[in-house]
Amino acid sequence: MAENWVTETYKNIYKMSYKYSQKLFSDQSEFQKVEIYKTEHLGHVLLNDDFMMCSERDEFVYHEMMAHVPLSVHPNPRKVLIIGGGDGGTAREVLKHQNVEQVVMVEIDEMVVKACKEFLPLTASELNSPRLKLLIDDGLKYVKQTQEKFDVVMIDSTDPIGPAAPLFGLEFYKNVFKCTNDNAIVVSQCESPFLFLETQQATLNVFDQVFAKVQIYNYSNITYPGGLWSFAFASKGLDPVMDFRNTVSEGMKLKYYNSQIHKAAFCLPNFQKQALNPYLK
Ligand code: AG3
Repeated sequence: MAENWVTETYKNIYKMSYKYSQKLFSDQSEFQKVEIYKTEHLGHVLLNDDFMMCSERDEFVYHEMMAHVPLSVHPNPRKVLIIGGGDGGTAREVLKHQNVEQVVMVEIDEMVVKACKEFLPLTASELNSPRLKLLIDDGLKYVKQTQEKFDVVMIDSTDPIGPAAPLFGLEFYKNVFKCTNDNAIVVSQCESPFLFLETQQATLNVFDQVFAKVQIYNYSNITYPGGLWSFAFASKGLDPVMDFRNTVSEGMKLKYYNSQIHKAAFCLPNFQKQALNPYLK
């Protein structure tokens, strides 16, 4: 019997393939190709434009690290903005914090939301929460125009190619800064130090121009190419390690994040530290 493999090709250098038994969803939206496969090892997986976005098996790593790190540093996060995040995983983790009163999520591609509600129901489980306001809109436009102010902003984006490229730029982050409260924290998906060190430098360079405090923290999962991946962290002054407060509880049933991981994630390998040192403060 023929085998079926779904493949992410990385910079034409190498490929990562996952064996699948069924293609559950495939369509072209206004913005990208959206696909969901049933794989043998990773459960259902979402790919946008042939890039792996998340798998049922390991999405907890990315989503817990994006949400719980900033929410364990900000002293009173009441309003959270998520840019992107259409699969719902980040919103699900944020909403585990009962002091968060409202989450505004601005996802450009409704097809991702609909496909994930149907085929990644555990990831999309909180997309109908009364504390979540989901806007199908362009995040760039939203941060430029909104009068709302947020305590924590999370940029849950794809790679910096195609529609997500401006989400790594200076103009965008100036507008993000404008829609934040005192004490605000911003975190963003920041690629892999092994494969995208220049992107990390460029992103932190932008953060350095806008925010008082700039750091980066690491995690690893099965599905993204390059092994080690990062989130950029910026704030108006709060330090991710010195100002850490333990805000997660057993009831949240976390599978990756804990207080030791929180602190360890900010310890960088030497090659990454050296390359990013000019921007870390
Ligand atoms: N965010 C995408 C992370 C980047 C993955 N890149 C890749 N596979 N080349 C995932 C969205 C999860 N909410």
